[in-house]
Parts: sequence; structure tokens; C-alpha cells
Amino acid sequence: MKELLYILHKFRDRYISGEELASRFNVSRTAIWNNIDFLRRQGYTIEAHPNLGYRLIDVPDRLLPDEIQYELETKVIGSRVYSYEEVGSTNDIAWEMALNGEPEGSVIFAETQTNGRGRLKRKWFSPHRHGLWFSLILRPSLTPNYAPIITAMSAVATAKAIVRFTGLSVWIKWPNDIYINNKKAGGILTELNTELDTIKFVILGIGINVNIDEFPSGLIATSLKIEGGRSYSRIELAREILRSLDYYYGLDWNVIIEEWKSLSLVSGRRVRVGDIEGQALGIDEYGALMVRTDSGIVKYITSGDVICC
Ligand code: BT5
Repeated sequence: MKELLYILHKFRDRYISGEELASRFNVSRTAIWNNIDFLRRQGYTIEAHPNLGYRLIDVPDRLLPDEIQYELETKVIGSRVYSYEEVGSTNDIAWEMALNGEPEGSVIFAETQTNGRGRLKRKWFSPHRHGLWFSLILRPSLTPNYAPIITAMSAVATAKAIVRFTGLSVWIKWPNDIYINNKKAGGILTELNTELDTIKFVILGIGINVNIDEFPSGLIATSLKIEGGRSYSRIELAREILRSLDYYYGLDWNVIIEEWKSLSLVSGRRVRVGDIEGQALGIDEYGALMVRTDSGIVKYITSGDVICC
């Protein structure tokens, strides 16, 4: 019962009597008790005092949809939230749901992924309850050549949210990496379903290393916990990122391009992408990376891995 949970949140650190709750929701006190019991079984710590009533003490470290939506107040992103304990890849779940008509803004979280992936089917390490692994469904009225700007928009939104939430210095490495302290702390996987020359839907998969202490050998990566020296609430961070995505989605591309520039690890630097080498200038309105080669020609790159020289 979402409403009961939200009232407990509102009265957090105070008691609210079973009688008051029962009359608020026009149900019996036994019904209230049953719902409290259900919340407790989900991991909530709720104190019950014989005279004073109930009091919410602690929220479980689980990506429960009702909890994520508490005071979310977004227009589009997170209008529906789904959460799974274990999936292959949240992008696959979101893709299936989008094919079946799931509306724009729905978000799918998983506590762990057994087949999390990056671009080109690279493996994405997604340990249980230590990160945010989620996908959202977008249905923008754009042509497919705008896909990189959607990735850029979500990288800006995610980076800004992490900065606000942790105070850490966060950078974007074109096209889809979230970097802290020169190491990868997150990544974005943008997948498109297109028809003729229109986008039917976009699945935006976002992975953030939140409370990971150690990575498998060979993986040079970092987490918010490693960099911040403390654990972070994944639920609060998830809300912050969804709010940020809601804000940036639909903003003028020029605003995104400017913000991207100020967060970009590569702007102004010498880079190599495939066989193109030169100075990274920024991104254009489609999200393509502009690189000025030594012969003075500006190349527009729409995909690839950037190596800073
Ligand atoms: C990415 O690909 O960075 C996109 C990652 C997107 C993951 C999310 S999680 C939710 C959603 N569901 C999915 O199945 N995926 C999305 P790419 O730029 O190709 O980078 C992949 C490379 O990053 C791998 O080859 C590893 O070297 C490295 N890597 C793997 N797991 C990592 C992790 N947890 N943190 C940092 N680096 C990692």
C-alpha cells in the first residue's frame, strides 16, 4: 500500500497511531497492521508502540518501485518504475516492454544482471545490490542520426546528478562513459528501434558503480564508494538521476552541448578515435564528436572509443 508507506515517510521520526491511519484510509486497524507487516517483510524497520502507534525507522537498501517514486515529482521519467531482483540485461527487459507498448518514461531496475552488456556486446559487471543498473524507455520524435545526442543528454544528466549527490568531480568521456578520477564509474548503452527514418523507441541503459569495493582483475574502474570513502543510498541517487534526466530530456540541445563541454574529459585535448587523430573540439547538435585533424579538417565522429593522447 503505497499511500501508507508515504504517510509513514512524511511522519518519519514521529509516531502515527493505528487508529489515525485506519481512519485516514478508511480501513480496519487489522488491515493497517497487515500492511505494516508486509512492509516489514520487504525489509522496512517500523517500530510499533502499544500506545503511540507506528514509526518508520529505516528503509531497506532495495530498489523498490514505491520507494524510488517517493517525492520523485517528475513529468515523464519514472512515471512507471519496475524492479527485478535478477535479470539478464535490463535493456532486454525494457526492449520487450517497449515493443509491447510500454509508455515513454518507464524505468526498469535490477539488483543484478547476469548478462549486463556494454557496446559491441562487451560484458558489464553488475554485482548484486552494489550499483544502479537500469534502463529507460524514450519515444522521442527524432530521426536516428540524433541518437548520439540522446546519449550525450543522458551522460550530462547522470554526471550532474552524481555531482550534486556526492560532491565528487565527475567527467564525461565521449560518447558514453562516466569518469571519476580518471577511472570509469559508469556507462551508458543507447539502443534504438527504428522504422524507415524515424525512431520508434530508444532504450537508454545506465550503469553506475555505487557501493562496489573491488573489481575483477583486469577491470580498471572505480565506484562512488571508492572515491567518496563512504557508502551512498542507491535509492536517493536513483531519484536524483531520474529527476535530472527528466529535466534534461527535452531541453534545447544547445544547452546540453554547452553543459557537455564543461563536463567533457576530452574537450580541447588531443585524441584518437579509430584512425582519426586530432584535437577534440566538442559535439555538434547530433552529438557527434568534432575532431580537428592536423591538416585542419574537422571530422564528425558518431561512434567509437576515444583514446586521449
Ligand atoms: C558501456 O559500454 O559503458 C555501457 C554500459 C551500460 C551498462 C548498463 S547497466 C543497465 C543496462 N543494461 C545493460 O545490459 N547495460 C546497461 P562500453 O563503453 O562498451 O564499455 C564496456 C567496457 O567497460 C567493458 O568492456 C569493460 O572493460 C568495462 N566495464 C565492464 N563493467 C564495468 C563496470 N561495472 N564499471 C566500469 N567499467 C566496466
